[in-house]
Amino acid sequence: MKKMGNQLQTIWDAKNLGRPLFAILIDPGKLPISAIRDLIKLAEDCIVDFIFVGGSSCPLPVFNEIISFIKEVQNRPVIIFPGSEMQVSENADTLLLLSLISGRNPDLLIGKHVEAAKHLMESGLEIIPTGYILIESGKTTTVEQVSETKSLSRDNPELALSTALAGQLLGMQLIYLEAGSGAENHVPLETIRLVSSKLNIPLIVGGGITDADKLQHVIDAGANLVVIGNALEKDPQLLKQFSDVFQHYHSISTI
Ligand code: 1GP
Repeated sequence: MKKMGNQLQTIWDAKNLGRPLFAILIDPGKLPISAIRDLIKLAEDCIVDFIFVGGSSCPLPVFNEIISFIKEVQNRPVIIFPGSEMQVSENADTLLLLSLISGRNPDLLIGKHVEAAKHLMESGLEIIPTGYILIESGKTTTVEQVSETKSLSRDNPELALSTALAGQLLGMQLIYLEAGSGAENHVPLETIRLVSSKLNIPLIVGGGITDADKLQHVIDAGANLVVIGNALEKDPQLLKQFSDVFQHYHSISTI
């Protein structure tokens, strides 16, 4: 299956042009193939820069099959956003190698990476080291439970900034501020503003973005790439409204 270019470069180019990017997140453990097909069909006429795939656990053959299906039926880059070290498919283009730097679980800082390293090297995937930072969202999220870590307080943007900068200094290529899938509240705008103003590398924001107004606020605060999953699982028709938010930036710059 043909691999698509250098997605890290695409993200940098967009950042340099001031054009925010949009990724829809498909969780193969939650969405049946028919719903995935429908969402991809809707995406044909919408601005969607990346298809992220990953999340809750699903058997590897199903994961592989879904990635292959998505690659076959559309042309956007497919980026694995792994829910576990098992979610590696050579059929995708790129994989975000997440290190949970808001937590202190050694497995999620380095242990799982050691287990997966040889396989990743042989996969032919573009691997992007990504500092993953969980921010408290109002209630305990699945990612907190699964990772057995506590998220950073919503009231401490400075700690989020220090964590993001530490990730950058350690050589990570992206920082992902995460409220958690289906979070009650997205990452506070003040935190996004502070982190984006001091960070040199591109900033991804996801979790709890459920309508176009919230999306616009997150972009205005400085997110370079926004990821939305849960809201689209509940109402795929929202995709058009999200896409309209990005349309404005599309018309002022072309990559
Ligand atoms: C989850 O950040 C992503 O890991 C997207 O979150 O599903 O809440 O949109 P939602």
